Amino acid sequence: MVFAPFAWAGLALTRPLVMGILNVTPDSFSDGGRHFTPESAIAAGREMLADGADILDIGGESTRPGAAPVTPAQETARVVPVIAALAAAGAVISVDTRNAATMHAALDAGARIINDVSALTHDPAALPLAARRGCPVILMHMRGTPETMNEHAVYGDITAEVLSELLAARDAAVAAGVRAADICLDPGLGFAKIGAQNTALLQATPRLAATGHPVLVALSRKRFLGALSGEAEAARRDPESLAAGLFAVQRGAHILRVHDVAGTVRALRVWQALMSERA
Ligand code: HH2
Repeated sequence: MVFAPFAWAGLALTRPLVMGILNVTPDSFSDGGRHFTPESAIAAGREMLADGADILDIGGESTRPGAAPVTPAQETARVVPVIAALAAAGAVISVDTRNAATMHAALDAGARIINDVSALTHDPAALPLAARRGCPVILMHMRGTPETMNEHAVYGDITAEVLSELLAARDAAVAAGVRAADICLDPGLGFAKIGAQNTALLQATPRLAATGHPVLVALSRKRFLGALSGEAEAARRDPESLAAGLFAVQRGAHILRVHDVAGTVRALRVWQALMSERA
């Protein structure tokens, strides 16, 4: 496991970073409704910062299949007050959205990073906006939309196909004016991947890291972990998420997107101490 001595979004990637998930939604798959008022979301974000989160990922739309559709205006109204308060508290914030209007408002409110599960393809205005604002972006792999993605989970060589589709998204972003150094790649676990496809892709993390881009892995509480452990309830899958997250950083992932910030930060401290004592 090697960390290249580089930075992304102004953050040094000399140790694995922790991105805390803050869903300002009523219906997210594991924490829907927990932080739906601005006050409770801001309090949860402050707690994640105190627990050692490096980035807060703030979203106002659930991407689970069957989630209620949200307009960009509703989404903006959910996330902007939370982003503004937490940016004022010094947080590095990514906005988790597929909509350019929401990205625009979020960046104006103090978000630094765009995290788009459609890799800036859902909204035709998203890519030009990201290029114009010159901000770091997370490009995630998916096929279809959250509604249709499971029909598209058909692969010959999943790693090669995900890699080539992600690199095509990377090339499109660079062609539109996004700086290559601003691009972080994400295999999109659970998005157009079913069961063991996720495991195979996670095991292939070194191939993603070999692209030279920072790699974000977002597996927190996802269904494929429940299938491995036997835990049906998403909110109870933090142990699974930690085990798989440590596996991912061991294989070269730079950023873990997690619900359980405190547990992940502490586990990574132990992991890092053990890694350095081995040297
Ligand atoms: N997964 C979710 C949401 N955003 N962003 C990236 N970059 N990668 C992911 O894998 C990813 C993501 C889904 O998880 P969650 O936010 O917990 O749930 P929901 O979409 O139901 O709000």
